[in-house]
Amino acid sequence: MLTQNLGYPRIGSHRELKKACENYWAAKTGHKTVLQVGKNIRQENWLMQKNAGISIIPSNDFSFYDQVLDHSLMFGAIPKRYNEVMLKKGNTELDLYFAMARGYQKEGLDIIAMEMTKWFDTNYHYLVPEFYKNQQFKLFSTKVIDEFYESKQLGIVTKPVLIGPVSYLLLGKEKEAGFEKIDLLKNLLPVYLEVLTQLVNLGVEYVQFDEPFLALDLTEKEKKAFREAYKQIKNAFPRLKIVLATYFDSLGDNIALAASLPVSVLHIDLVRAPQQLNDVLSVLKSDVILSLGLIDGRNIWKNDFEYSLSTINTVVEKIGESRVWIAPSCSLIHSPCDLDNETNEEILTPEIKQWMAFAEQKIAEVVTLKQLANADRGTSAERKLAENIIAQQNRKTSSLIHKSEVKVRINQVTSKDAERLNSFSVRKVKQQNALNLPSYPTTTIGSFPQTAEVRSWRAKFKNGTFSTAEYNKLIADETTKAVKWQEEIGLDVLVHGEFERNDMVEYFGEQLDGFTFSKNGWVQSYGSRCVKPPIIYGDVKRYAPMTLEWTSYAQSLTPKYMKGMLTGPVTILQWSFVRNDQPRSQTCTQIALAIRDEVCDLEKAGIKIIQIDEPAIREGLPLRKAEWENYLNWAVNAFKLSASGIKDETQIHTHMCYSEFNDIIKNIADMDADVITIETSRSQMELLDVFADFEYPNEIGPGVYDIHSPRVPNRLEMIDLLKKAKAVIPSEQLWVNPDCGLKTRGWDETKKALIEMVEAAKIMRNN
Ligand code: THG
Ligand code: ZN
Repeated sequence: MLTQNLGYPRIGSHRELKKACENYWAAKTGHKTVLQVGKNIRQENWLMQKNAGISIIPSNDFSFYDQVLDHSLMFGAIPKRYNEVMLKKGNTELDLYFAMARGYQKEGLDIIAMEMTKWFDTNYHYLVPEFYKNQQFKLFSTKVIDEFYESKQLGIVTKPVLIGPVSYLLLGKEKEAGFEKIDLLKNLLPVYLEVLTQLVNLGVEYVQFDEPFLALDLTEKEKKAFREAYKQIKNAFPRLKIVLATYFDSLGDNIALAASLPVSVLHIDLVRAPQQLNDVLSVLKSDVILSLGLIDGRNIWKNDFEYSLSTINTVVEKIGESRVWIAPSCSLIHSPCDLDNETNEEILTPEIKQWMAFAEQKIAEVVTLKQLANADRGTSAERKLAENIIAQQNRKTSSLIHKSEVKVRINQVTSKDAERLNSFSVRKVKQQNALNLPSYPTTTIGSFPQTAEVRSWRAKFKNGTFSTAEYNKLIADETTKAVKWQEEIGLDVLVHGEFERNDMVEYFGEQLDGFTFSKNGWVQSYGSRCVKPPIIYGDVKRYAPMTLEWTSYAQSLTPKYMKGMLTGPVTILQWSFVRNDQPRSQTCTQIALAIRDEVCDLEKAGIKIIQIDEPAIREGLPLRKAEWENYLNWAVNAFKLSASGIKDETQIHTHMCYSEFNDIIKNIADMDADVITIETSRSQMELLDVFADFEYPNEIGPGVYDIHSPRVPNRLEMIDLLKKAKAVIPSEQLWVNPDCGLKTRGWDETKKALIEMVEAAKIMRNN
């Protein structure tokens, strides 16, 4: 029995890589420094895993920005627009790479970045490969080979990790018509073979191919591509041991396909999909090793050793100890680095901490499970098992987790609670009478620039430099300025700016019972950007109103409507580490009730428009279509439960971004928000067509400009977009707003852009 790891976090346990990259981008350091920081992190990770006793340690799991982009660079899949970057004096391959990731705006060039999208159902974002008809590939970046060599120099023969050829192609986007990306396989495979040749020459033993698409619905053509790709690899390298890694869901219909591929090791995710084990065992070829993904790579809970051991024992009985490997369920890049860095007991209490494991602890768990599966366990492993049993027992019975009042309330919820009093057609009239807004009403999505200054106030407040009174005064002044300025430029529905908030999920989590936090539990979201997901450990309940004070304060400053700003239950769930002792739907309902109470309190305080953001509702979709309906039912219901405790006159807005909505438009309509504002800037028409074809009945604010770039749009561009919108959606249904929150923007461009936007709306009204 061996142990393996599929990938380790590369940001560094104190976000060293983030800081190194950002300094490099700001030209504060040279490329030698950033390269050295990367090298140090790789070494540290390899040595840690070696010392922990992991048999098969990954390489090429490191990345300066994103592993999919690494592959595009490896295969020379570099869009033509970046050619000029390499022609500029002094630029290296790293500069080209960062240009693809972030765009390149200097030396007279203005080249946009590659598109970014969500990595399956995670909060990680990858850079989408761009494919053209008959595209040719060639070995360009030798990173995977260099890193294998680097590990070998350290005395560790690592297992290079590659995204498999089929998944790499399926992750990409066809940038012109007339071909299917999967057709590029024949052009791409020779480069894989060339990489493997070099790795074999350097003495590689195992290579991991990640093929997460094996856990998704596949077409016949895609299945054929899998067979073709792995046949060719096997023919070229009959003795190379291929580890085929699948994760995030079960192999489902693709079990027979996966089991038929000529590989040495098949890895399956037994955390997300334990039910697939017997089916996989029944078709596994007798010379294939099964890697059991038992340690949850997507969450922070300690493994239940007794449960895992019973699985291991079952499998060993069936196929023999020599054909079993123990592993995390997926790459650990979705876990924070090291629980040992959580030393502040006021933030994370010892009781809850003893239930948890971050990446480094998960590595130790993998090794301990192997020791425990051994007949001759050793006393140290026995002791760890005993400790684990106590921790599990303690968690099951802890008084921190279960709150009878939450359970009683959940049981009293009826389907009526998730419906507004009247249908939208009735509410619309009442809202028009109550609110009396002009046509093409203008608003923003909620946040205003979170400047370095505002963030420094929060840091000083948290470390005690500022008293509560001092901090509140600064936030109040900033809010006042923002409100006054919005009034001045003539926006119709104002926001308070959210200067008091850190992250849109963390801010609410901090005010809810059942949530806890880490100080250093960072997880990469994209590039150098990280998030620190809250940890939901118990029944969720609101202690007290969460947003009422700042919203009422802001409303008191103006006769205009102040929009109450809340994060929706599905997004809070999706961007947190969620308890695994009850269904996600149950936890989501608990959060929904807390948000519902907040909505009711805002209404009582005289707030007439309340926005409940749900940017993550799409990303929570299960990977397989067959499971969509169940998820969408409870997710949409949770949103409606949060939004329905109010009278018809109160207007509910929601906001969505980061994804395409074509395939869930019906469910979006079912959410029955009075107004939805939505990110559209990249393909305005496409999105509007979806809403128009569906005859979406409620009001819509299609974003009229892209907030992801500092570029200031002019009123003519926005008028143009609004005219296009008006052509397909009745103008009575249209709102005018940017396509997302403005927290990552500076004030200068924000002000200029919003003034233009208000003027565009005025011109539309007079047409
Ligand atoms: N919050 C959470 N998840 C998210 C987003 C969010 N997932 C999707 C999307 N938004 C990801 N986008 C970002 C954008 C910015 C940052 C992180 C994710 C970011 N992070 C800071 C950093 O890395 O420097 C750290 C934040 C902090 O200091 O609190 O800027 O909005 N949960
Ligand atoms: Zn948004």
